[in-house]
Amino acid sequence: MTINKILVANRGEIALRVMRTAREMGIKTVAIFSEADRNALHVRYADEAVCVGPAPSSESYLRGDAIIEVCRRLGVDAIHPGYGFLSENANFARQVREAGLLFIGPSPESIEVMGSKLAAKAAVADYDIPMVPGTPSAITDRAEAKLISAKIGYPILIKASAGGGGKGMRVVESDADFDEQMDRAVSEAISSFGDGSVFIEKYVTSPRHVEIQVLGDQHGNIIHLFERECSVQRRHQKVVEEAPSAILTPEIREAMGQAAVGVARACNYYGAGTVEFIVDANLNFYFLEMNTRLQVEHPVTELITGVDLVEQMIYIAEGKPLTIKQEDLQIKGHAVEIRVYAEDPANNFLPDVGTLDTYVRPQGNGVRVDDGFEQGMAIPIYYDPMIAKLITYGDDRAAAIQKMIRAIDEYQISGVQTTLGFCRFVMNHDAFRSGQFDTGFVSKYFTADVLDTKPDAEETELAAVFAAYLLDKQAAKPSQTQTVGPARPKSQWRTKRLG
Ligand code: MV4
Repeated sequence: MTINKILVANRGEIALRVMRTAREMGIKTVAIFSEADRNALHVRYADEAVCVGPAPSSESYLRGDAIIEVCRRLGVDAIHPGYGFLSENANFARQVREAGLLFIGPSPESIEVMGSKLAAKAAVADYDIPMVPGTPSAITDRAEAKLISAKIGYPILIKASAGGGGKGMRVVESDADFDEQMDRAVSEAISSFGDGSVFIEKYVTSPRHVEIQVLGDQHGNIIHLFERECSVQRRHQKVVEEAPSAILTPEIREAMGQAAVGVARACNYYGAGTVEFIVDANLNFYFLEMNTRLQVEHPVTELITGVDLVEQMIYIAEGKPLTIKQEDLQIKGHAVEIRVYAEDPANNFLPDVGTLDTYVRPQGNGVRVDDGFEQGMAIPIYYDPMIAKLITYGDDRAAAIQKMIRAIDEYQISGVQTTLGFCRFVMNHDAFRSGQFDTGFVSKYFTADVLDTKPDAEETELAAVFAAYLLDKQAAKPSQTQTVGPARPKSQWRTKRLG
């Protein structure tokens, strides 16, 4: 079936990103929006746009029924769900299918299996996928669970089968702590997911998070598009992602790719998906879970492979066979992505929503900015406070990092606090630059006082001289632009030079 019109059931940068590819393919686009997003860029970009309800997501972006009704009314062929919201809702995918529409994503059955960690483990059991030692099913008998834990060896982890983002996850250091942590894990699992099923795994200390991008078509062809390294995260929120990983050897990369394809095959996967692994200090890797959506960090994969993942998703939904063969793919160059959040790194990353009084994007060779805002717009309190994804690409890792530092320095945002300075700190850190880091990077190295917001003396003087010059010429109003991190005499100077 040919898709002529796509509704994007999402907002912000990802809605725009999907619509751009649709437009390139000659496909008409429909945006949905909440009352808080009337003036959003994704609404302006789309060929048609429909308000689906009030600001809270539960009354707008999550209203599957209302969204399907819009499709009927406007003659939409297919829905792209983006990430978050309805993207991993098997019931929604099923309703879309029953309404005679295409869901640009995997089957409801694949979503369902991978939505449960225990079901996922069971599904891949016959596919020779490395997994962390642990219990293959939910714990029903505590005495037995303690015996198993002793056999595996403490520390162990109790995880919620329905879990995500670290919720319902508890480390148990010894037999004496078992009952207390078990009670906590179960009650957290029930309150967060309505499902108290938990299981045990050996706790892998200092792991790295490495995930493999896969694409499958509806004819059983599955390929992988190498890895993304996502170990720099804060409280399960990814901060920096890159491709390829600095630590994988070609052999391990090949083995992980094969394992990821096996996981996808195990659930008859089609569409774009991500298979998540943890990698221990000895480079052993273990399958953790599969995300059945397009991920936030997909651009780094696009940059190193040259593949437009959204375009592939659309072809796959149309029933076309994959035209990319595994042997056609190779890694070219290196890409780094940072997530720019409206959060205050100096204040425990508290969301700092407000108006983007200044908003000037970095530009130039090797710089990609995926965002959904313009200067003067307000960041709504109702949704994720991500302002933009800033992605840089270079011949090698060092070049991509240098380009990222340059791009961060050029990025001008005022009106809200952002994580830009924090990301600059990461880019400049020896552990990050050497590639020797794990998921403990942020808690190990970051404290608010490393965000040196005070300009050094020379820069202050330079700024003062330059400001005086501008005032003298009455060339500028005092700029409101605040610099992040080590402040530089940036705004006027650079605006003039680059302007
Ligand atoms: C683990 C682990 C260590 N050992 N499993 C956290 C979220 C979920 N996706 C899996 N997670 C982990 N599972 C075993 N057996 C450590 C983590 C973990 C983690 C994983 C990926 C990225 C960041 C993390 C931060 C803390 C813990």
